[in-house]
Amino acid sequence: MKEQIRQLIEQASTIIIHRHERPDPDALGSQFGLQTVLQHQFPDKKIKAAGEMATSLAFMGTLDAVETDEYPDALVIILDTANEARIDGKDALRGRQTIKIDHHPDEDPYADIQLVDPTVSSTSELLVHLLNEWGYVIPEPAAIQFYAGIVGDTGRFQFRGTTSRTFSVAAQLLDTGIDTDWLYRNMYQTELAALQLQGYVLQHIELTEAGVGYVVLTQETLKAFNATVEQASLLVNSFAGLKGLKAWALFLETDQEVRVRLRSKGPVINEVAKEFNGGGHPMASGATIQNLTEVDGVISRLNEVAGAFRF
Ligand SMILES: [Mn+2]
Repeated sequence: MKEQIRQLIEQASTIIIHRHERPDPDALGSQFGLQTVLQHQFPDKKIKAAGEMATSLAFMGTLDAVETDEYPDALVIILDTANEARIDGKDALRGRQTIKIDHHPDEDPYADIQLVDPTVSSTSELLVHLLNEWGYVIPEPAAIQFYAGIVGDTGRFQFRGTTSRTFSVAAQLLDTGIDTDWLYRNMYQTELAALQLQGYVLQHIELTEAGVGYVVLTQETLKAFNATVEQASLLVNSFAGLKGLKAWALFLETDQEVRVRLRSKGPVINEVAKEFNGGGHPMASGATIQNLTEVDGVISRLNEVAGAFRF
C-alpha cells in the first residue's frame, strides 16, 4: 500500500494536502512538512496546502488558496484526520484519488486508500518513517515542521505514544540543524489574557469523588477574559497535575454549541466522547454537546468510567 501511495504521488501533477479543522501543531506540521518535502523532491509538481489557519499557529506557515476546479485532476492527501466530518475543506474528497494518512484509530475509512498506524506518536512521525522508506530527502524547513508536530502531539515527549522510534525520528530531524529555541518560543508563548483565563480555570476546578475534574467556561467568561475558544481550549492540560485526578474535561461554550475537551490518565474516554458527537484517542478526545444543561450527563458518564478504573 505504501508503494501504491508512492506511485500515485509520483504520477500526480497536482497534489492537494488537507488536514483536520481547528488545526494543532501536528496537523499543520505534517501538512507543511509533507508539502515542503514533495516540493523539494518534485519541483515541477503543483503541491498545495489547503484549509484555514489557526491564528496562534500562524508562525508555522502560509496556506494556499485552492479552487474547486483544481480537485478533479488532483491527488488529495488528508493528514491527521480521523473522520470525514473533521476534514478542513469540504472539497477534499472530490480529488481524483484520495489518501488518508493518520495515527488515530481508523474508524472512518473515508478515502480511497488509508494508511493508518495508531502506534506512532503523531502523523508527523508517521510521515518521517514513510519518507525515509521511500528515500525522499527531508530538508531543514520540513524537519522543523515535523518536529513541531511530534512535540505538540507528545506534549514535549512525555505522553505515552512517545517511543524509541519517536526519539530516533527526533534525532534525525534535529540533525538537519533546526532551531528549537525559535520553535519553543513560538509554540509556548501565552497572551496575557490567556494566562489570566488560566487563573480563572484553576480557581474553578470541580473534582468529583470518582476522580473526574472539570471546568465550565461560559461565553460570558470567555468574553470577560477576551479569550477565543481556540485559546481557551489549550487550557485543558492546565490542571492535569491535580492529585486524585483520573479523567477531566473542559467545557467551552460557543454561540452555537458547547465544545468538550476530554483527557485521561487511564480510563478510556473516547467511548464517552463518541456518545456525545465526538471521538479521538483513548486518553485525549473531543466531543460536542448542544448546551450547558448536558454537562451533567457528560460528567456522570465520566464518573462511571473513572470510578471503574484503578491505577
Ligand atoms: Mn496528530
